[in-house]
Amino acid sequence: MSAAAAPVAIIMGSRSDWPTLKGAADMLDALGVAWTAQVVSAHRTPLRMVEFAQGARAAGVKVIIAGAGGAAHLPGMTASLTDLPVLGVPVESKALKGMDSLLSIVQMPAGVPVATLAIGEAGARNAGQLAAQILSLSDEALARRLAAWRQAQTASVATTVSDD
Ligand code: RP5
Repeated sequence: MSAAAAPVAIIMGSRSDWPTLKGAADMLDALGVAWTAQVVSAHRTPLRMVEFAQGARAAGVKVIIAGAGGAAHLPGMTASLTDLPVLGVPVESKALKGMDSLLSIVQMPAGVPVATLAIGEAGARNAGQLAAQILSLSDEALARRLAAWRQAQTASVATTVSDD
């Protein structure tokens, strides 16, 4: 295993998911956490999904962020193939606005968990933040960066509502 292996792997069902999943990458960048991103489709490239999920731990991955839309089987199938934590991001779909994605990801059977986030960019950003929080359990410098990020967020919330 390479010492430089990225601890967070972002996978998605299609390149069309990247504008959403980029939110996770942006959050990880802000917190100084290395990541990789690739297209791994449960339906179109099932063998790539199996190879990725079964090799992730040996490749140095510690947390997987999996985003998909519609019949979003990627997070659950990935979770069935690894015991690394899988954070599922429902991508907003055209036909059903992501409700299909959400329901496809969230209702996992007991014994095969997927930590499911909100639909869309907020979910992706929170997946990045949550991945960093998981990694911070064994990384004190990252825990300090997370605390500083939260403090800055709190300080940025204005009390007033006027434009001037
Ligand atoms: C899913 O189908 C993907 O995760 C994506 O959200 C959706 C549409 O994919 P494309 O037709 O844009 O490739 O598998």
